[in-house]
Amino acid sequence: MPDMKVSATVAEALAAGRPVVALESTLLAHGLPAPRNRAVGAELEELVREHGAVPATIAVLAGVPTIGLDEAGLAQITEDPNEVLKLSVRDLAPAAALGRTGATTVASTAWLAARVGIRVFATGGLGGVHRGSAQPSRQTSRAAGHEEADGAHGSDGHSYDESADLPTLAATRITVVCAGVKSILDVGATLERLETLGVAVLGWRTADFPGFYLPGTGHRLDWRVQDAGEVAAVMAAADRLGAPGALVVANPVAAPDALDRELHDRVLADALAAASRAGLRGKAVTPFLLAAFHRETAGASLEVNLAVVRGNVTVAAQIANAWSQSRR
Ligand code: PSU
Ligand code: MN
Repeated sequence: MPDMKVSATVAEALAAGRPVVALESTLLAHGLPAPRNRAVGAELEELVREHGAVPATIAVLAGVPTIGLDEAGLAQITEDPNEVLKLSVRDLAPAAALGRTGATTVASTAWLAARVGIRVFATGGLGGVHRGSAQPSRQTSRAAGHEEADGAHGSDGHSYDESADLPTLAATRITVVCAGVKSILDVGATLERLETLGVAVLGWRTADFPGFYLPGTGHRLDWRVQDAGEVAAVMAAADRLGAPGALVVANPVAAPDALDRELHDRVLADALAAASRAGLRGKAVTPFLLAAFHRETAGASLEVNLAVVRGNVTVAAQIANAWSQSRR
């Protein structure tokens, strides 16, 4: 195992059983525009502290998986997105061996956090199944006279684009607080995959699966929790049962902070069409769509994105507190 660096503050908190909340860095580096992203990174950490927990922002710095970035580390990750790789779980070993710097996604953040014993993690929205991942794309239809295959799709026309967040959560013991999955994805298909993968989804005071920029999606959840104590109880029960995977706590954005639904639907349709025209594939798709949203809503989606993450960080800190107390 290449060295991992756990900051002294995080290591002490973990050793003492005090509440710790992991934060991911891809949402800062590739989900939010610079230079705002750096201030947001600092603000989210402060929010965790205000709620009595210790923040652990995670990234890979010059090959070293780092749990608990200091100011210089945060600056490095947020300065220039072109200099910062987007690292999923499979990228951790090459990045470590080759000494590269990168931001960690939900998958790799959860995985690293779990390795050092952090039990609670806050993000914006999970990755999931991309729209059209299981449908032959229009562009590959030879019958329609197109000679070139669409670069974003396999030879059978399917993109098979499903975020590594999903299989990683299936095998990682952590509680992730999110506002559902990003609405740029196929939400129904993502929920089906979470079911297949054995990942429980708990609605935070709701039975309607949240829609990231929007409070709900109309997809019903089987489980609803009312407070952090209930989540801690589910975590304890999962441990006793030996459940291998993650718990997802789905926390909707407050209705007044949400994006206007019509604006959302219009921008989404345009952004998806632009991504398809650009022939984007793989890990470039999500940052492209988020950037298109921020641009086309004149920054409104950025404010919603921030409200979403702040809300999730607050709930995660409450859960980390309840978990820590239940262990005493
Ligand atoms: N949530 C946000 N903004 C983001 C992401 C999540 O509010 O930028 C990132 C997460 O790091 C997530 C990743 O793991 O998008 C998913 O990317 P992909 O679809 O390439 O797996
Ligand atoms: Mn992908």
